[in-house]
Amino acid sequence: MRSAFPILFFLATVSYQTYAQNDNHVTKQANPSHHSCKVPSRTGANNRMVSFVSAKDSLHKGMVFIKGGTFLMGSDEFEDSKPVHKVSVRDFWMDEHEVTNEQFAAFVSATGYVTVAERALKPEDFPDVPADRLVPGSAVFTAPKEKVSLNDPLQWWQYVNGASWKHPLGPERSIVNKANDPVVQVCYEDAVAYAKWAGKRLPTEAEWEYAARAGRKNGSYYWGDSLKVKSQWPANIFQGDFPTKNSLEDGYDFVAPVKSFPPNPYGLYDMEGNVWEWCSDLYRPDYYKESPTDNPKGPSDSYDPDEPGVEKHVQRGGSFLCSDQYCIRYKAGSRGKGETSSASNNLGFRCVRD
Ligand SMILES: [Ca+2]
Ligand SMILES: [Ca+2]
Repeated sequence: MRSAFPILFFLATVSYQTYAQNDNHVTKQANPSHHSCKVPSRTGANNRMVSFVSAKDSLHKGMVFIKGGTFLMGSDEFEDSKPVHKVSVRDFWMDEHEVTNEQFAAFVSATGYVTVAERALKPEDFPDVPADRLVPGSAVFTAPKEKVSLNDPLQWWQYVNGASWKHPLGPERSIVNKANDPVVQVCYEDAVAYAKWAGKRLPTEAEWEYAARAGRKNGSYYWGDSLKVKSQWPANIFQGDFPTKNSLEDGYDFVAPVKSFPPNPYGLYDMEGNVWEWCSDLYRPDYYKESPTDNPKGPSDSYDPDEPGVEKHVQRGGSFLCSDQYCIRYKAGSRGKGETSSASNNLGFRCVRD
């Protein structure tokens, strides 16, 4: 049985809309830290020197070696990222970039795998949804034509029939010539299936943050304390008036091909922005209060007070929809979350290997 919230999502938003930009602006609203980039369901730094090397063998091709160590995890800026606490992780290898359409296509070609967004919906899983609305699809960001309240994500998320990893924005848009774009519209189950096929696994939240910090002093952003670096946007996020007007200062309205922005000191690309990345940990807002110090792997159960009863996993790094105006969860140490069977066009993943 899927959660109740997806049912509301279906009832509210099933549509065949395609993306359209417009020139309307939204009213700025206070305190963006209260917003957490909600995508409707289904829908240390201890300055320890850490070395990394690029893989030379085929087994670790496209991955970088991350030497384990101890760091300060979390952020005082977000309630669910408190307290900042000391954590140690082991050595691991990490994909240097988000999994791409080309890589995911190889997996699908080899296995015949069908993603959750492409599967028929079972009436028993959605007993309150009319049969004519039980159509395969997924959540697509659609800029509203008018300024809207930032408190209602359904103003800019549409459940689009036919949206999938092959058609991230809907059936009329494909991934032809987008081999190096990060794959999106993949839910947790899909990401785990890919990782297993590739002989890898999803990173723990601690591994992900350790790799994103890359041995740097804890700052507001993974890259430092200033929003820009030498007047340049260092990641694919959102500039302009969210959600109606994207001013495209970083050059991208949706995903950017992987490696479009500079890597971090470990040689990892797009750890900030571009697409959210699934982690293996279940999500609880209070986990850091009791998280073990050594190699934490997440709580044994999931709980989100925003949607009690819905199983969620952690997502990290923010996406091209994050900004200082709305969702600031691309900032260092912040956390995201998503319902296990939900996907969207700003959500992907990368893998690790022991
Ligand atoms: Ca952008
Ligand atoms: Ca990312």
